[in-house]
Amino acid sequence: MPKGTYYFPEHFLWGTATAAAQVEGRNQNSTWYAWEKEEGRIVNSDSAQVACDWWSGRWREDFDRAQAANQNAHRLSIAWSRIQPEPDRWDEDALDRYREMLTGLVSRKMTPMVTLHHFSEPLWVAEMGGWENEAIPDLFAAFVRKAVEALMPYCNLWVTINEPNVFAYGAYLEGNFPPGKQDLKTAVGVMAQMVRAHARAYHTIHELQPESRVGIALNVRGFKPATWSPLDKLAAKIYSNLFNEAFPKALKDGVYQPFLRKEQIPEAAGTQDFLGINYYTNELLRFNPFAGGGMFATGSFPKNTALSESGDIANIPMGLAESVVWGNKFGVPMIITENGIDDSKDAIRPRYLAEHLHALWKVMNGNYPVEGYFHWTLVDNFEWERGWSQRFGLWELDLETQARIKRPSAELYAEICRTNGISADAVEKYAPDAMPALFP
Ligand code: IFM
Repeated sequence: MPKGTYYFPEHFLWGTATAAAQVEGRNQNSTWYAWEKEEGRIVNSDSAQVACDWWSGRWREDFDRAQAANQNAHRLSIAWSRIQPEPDRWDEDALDRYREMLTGLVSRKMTPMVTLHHFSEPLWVAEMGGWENEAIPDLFAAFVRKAVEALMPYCNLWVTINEPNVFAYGAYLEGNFPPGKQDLKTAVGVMAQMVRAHARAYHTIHELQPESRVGIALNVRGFKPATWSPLDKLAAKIYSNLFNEAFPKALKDGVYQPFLRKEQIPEAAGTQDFLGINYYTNELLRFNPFAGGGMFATGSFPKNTALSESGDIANIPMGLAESVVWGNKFGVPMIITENGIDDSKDAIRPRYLAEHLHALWKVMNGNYPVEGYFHWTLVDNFEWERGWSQRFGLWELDLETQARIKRPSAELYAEICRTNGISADAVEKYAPDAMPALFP
């Protein structure tokens, strides 16, 4: 096959994604601040108290890195707990700090995408019952109004809620995110609250900024039956419905329908201008009534699939393409808002990156509308209950010194962003093990 380049469309967004609680550090008002102090909550008792030190200004050097690496966009989140540290107090200094970050992106010719809720809230919200409180859509909408009013001169691309499915699962079913509950019914109810909160936020943002584009970032995981068994097939169907389907469907038609429940949320109908897809891996499911935690299946990965360092992510590039085909049914353009792998040695990431982008390129040739790709993540960050044990960065972070060390994947991604495509030369140089699949 001749050596060539798989080109992406003009104006394609190329960036990385980050989240406030994972990179900023020094925030005593967030739910995760209290959570990490509780015994046994975080692997190795790791802490996010300094993280990547963005709150002291290191975002500047990281944005410089991203810019020098040819990225033309960046997705970050802002912390509700900083902007509204108490129910009746807005922190204008925090808003100024975010203004600076966004102008920092704009001046580096990088399009900002801002996430308004990424897994953490102010402590006072948690004390009032968090996402189980009926008032949460109103509380969230008030925060969104304040934040968007302040930041809309610099941004018109908004993600209301990051991974509502993962959040509801982690915080209310598995119990490894605050508030640590373990109840399926509550988790499903929290998702309904998040649909309402998203809808309120969507209408608020459009009222303030009619030209804005607003969506969610959904974690999309392709669930497949592990065997021919009808029970495995049923398990995969139910998981797909609960985890992938229920939320974006409610934003399309205003009907929230997780498995046997059906709720009308009419204000949510037609409230997504794009669908953000966070894709990491697919999974095989085997029916298991004793799985625990209110669930009824156990997961695994296909045999002979390369796994990430932790074993949590399998390299299944086709799954990204399948997510796009699946996502197209919601009738709005898509943006890959996250994709990446934990790999401190950068042993598999170059191949994972090249193969996933190739799968994306292929599916886009079938006219599936995808507008951008944000790699997770720029610099190693605090991975929630997994602390610093998982390293997703294009740059390694030395926690002791705050030094950033470039991984080869950062070079590969810089080449992809520079050429707006995947060239054989770049793959040969940085991900030779992807050559047979990409340039046979
Ligand atoms: O770090 C997380 C992020 O906050 C949400 N999506 C998955 C990432 C990797 O675990």
